[in-house]
Amino acid sequence: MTSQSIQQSGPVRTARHGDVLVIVADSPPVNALGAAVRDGLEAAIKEGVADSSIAAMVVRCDGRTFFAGADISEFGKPLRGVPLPDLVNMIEASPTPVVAAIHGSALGGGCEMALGCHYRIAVPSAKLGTPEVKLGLLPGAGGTQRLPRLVGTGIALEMIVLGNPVSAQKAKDAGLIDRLAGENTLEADAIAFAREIAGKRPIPRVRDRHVEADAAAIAVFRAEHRRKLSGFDAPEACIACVAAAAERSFADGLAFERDEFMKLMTGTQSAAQRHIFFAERQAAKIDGVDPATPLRPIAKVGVIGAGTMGGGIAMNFLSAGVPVTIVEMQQEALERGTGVMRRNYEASAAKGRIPADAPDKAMALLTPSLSLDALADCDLVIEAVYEDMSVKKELFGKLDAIVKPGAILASNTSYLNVDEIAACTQRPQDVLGMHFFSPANVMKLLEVVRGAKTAPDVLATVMALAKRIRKVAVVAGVCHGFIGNRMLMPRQVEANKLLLEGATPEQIDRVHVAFGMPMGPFQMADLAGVDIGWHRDPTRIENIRDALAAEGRWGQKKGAGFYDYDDKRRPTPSPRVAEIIDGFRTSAGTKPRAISDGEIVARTLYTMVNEGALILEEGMAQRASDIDVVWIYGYGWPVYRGGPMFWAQTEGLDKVVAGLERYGFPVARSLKAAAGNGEALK
Ligand code: 3H9
Repeated sequence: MTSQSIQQSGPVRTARHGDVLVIVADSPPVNALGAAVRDGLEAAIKEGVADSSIAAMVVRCDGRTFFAGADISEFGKPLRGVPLPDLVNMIEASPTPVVAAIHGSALGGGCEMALGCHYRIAVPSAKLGTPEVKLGLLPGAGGTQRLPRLVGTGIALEMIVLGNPVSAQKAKDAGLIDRLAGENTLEADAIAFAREIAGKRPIPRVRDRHVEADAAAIAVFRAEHRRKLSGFDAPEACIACVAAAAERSFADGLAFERDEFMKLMTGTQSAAQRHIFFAERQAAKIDGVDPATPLRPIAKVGVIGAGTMGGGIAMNFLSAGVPVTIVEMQQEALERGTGVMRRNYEASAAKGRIPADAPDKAMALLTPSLSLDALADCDLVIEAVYEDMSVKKELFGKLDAIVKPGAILASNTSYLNVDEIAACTQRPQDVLGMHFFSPANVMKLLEVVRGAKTAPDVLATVMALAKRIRKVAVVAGVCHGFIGNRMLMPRQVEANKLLLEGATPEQIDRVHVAFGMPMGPFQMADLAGVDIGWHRDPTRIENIRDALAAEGRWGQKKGAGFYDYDDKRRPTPSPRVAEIIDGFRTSAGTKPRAISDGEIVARTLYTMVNEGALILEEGMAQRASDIDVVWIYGYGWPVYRGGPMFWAQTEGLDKVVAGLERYGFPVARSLKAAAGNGEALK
């Protein structure tokens, strides 16, 4: 049956297909449920209810997805239009049945909208989820009360507390959707479904369902995910709401959900997590480069070095279906490296993280070689060899002569001057840094280092490529350590000084872990290797680290570093390390004093903020939020603190400045100015 009279109200239109009213939202890019969409939907539902010739309604979206949630950019602003929870309740109360027709992702408020509808149909590629917890929130439009009633406590916990979406098939199996549509026939299938159910009474409403209390499932879930969720406020609130769905009436449950939602919404954690949501997307934008810049095609990638770093880098591309040629100098190293890659893939497949055939598929795209000449036809070559300027310069000179014109040459250096490396080629415009973080196949961060001569299209190509390999990329300028490692330096220097003045490694690490970091500076040193960057002369002992390295206390791998380790790698404070530290104090004539946790915060964390401000002043980061993205995705800064620059804001910039001054640090001009004006660092 063809449609008649199309009505348009802002981003929502209605079209009649006989006795079925199809309501279509069109609000690019993701059909977020902003005020205009909500008002349009309310008007459309009213239109359908008021019309006695309409027997059923279908709600669907144009564009790439069903509603991807509430409009996050509206949060914290005065409410306009009909509130989302009221809209969902109104749809559910409709005396005319409503079918949600889902494609793309029904997320957050979008999923809650679908739960308010009486029936749900989705294309097989659709996903449904409630990811609010990742924004420090909970589903606040009835989702915590309806989802458990529909799918049971277990699946509801997984979806609401972990925030992971489910596939349409899993949703069907769980009873979250009623039917799968054809991939390309959603509207027609939804209309046919609507006609089928139009006369059925009573109309099924999720609010009328009952879910049994399941304290055991909740206890198991809590125990299983304790570590992952610790420090976050939202997961506990989510769990409490899911429990309330079984323990309270629907109306009471909704009121409880509302209270919990508002507490989270007005808290710092959600503000931080929402900041990171937008910061991550902002980071992809390159200052001064037209977003329409044509990109260079990258069909084949070369990686030099099959060590831990090179292998990890190569895996990113293989996993994304991009062929890689990997080059090593010795056959044995090449075989060892590719063997590790295969084993990593197989371990992931064994854990069910990737399909069983994925390891073979990925490895089939890999060409191992002992010759740089094999890189001639690559579109991008990434060097991941020993961190030594002369080695890199020589290599780039050679590569320049081998690799085809127009190909991009990248260095994975973590500190060295990319301009100096580029100057060894005839194509400095095609050279940049791609600084991956270890393990490179796991860590999400990629610092893309823009050299003085890097061409805009080269930068744009690599930033787009980063998205293809599922990295979060941030543009950095050429300076020692770029953004992340440069900010790590003051932290490290101060942590070492604090040891001499009276703190212990345990105290400093404890302060960092309590702050929410995955580990403190000395735990990190032990994990990475105390010998990293060591001059390897056991007779030259200039600092505590040299002393540890000289004694073979190289960290976890040796069972001893700043801590002693048992055979399960469990750390205990080391009497020997205490002795070494004491020795340094004595020879420096330092009398140890009690160091407060506050002093540790000021000297190891405020100093990072100060360095961040200098990085911004020098234009080495495009924006303060990029620095936050680096620390969240590269170093495990707790996302609920929003990254160092956001955190400094919540701490109070004047407090940060006062702390820095108290301990004698020269404060960055921009930081002082922002604190003085009550402004944010941008
Ligand atoms: C919620 O629903 C609360 C309710 O329970 C209760 C309310 C009372 N709002 O990610 P992309 C923008 S909380 C506003 O690059 P993709 C995004 O900033 C919400 N804007 O695309 C970007 O803008 P720009 C729960 C949003 O294809 C552009 O859209 N929902 C929203 O890679 C493209 O985004 C979520 O948490 C939004 N909700 O991925 C889902 N979503 O171009 C959040 C996106 O200016 N969204 N934008 O940089 C996503 O996970 C992904 O965007 C999605 C598409 C998977 C949908």
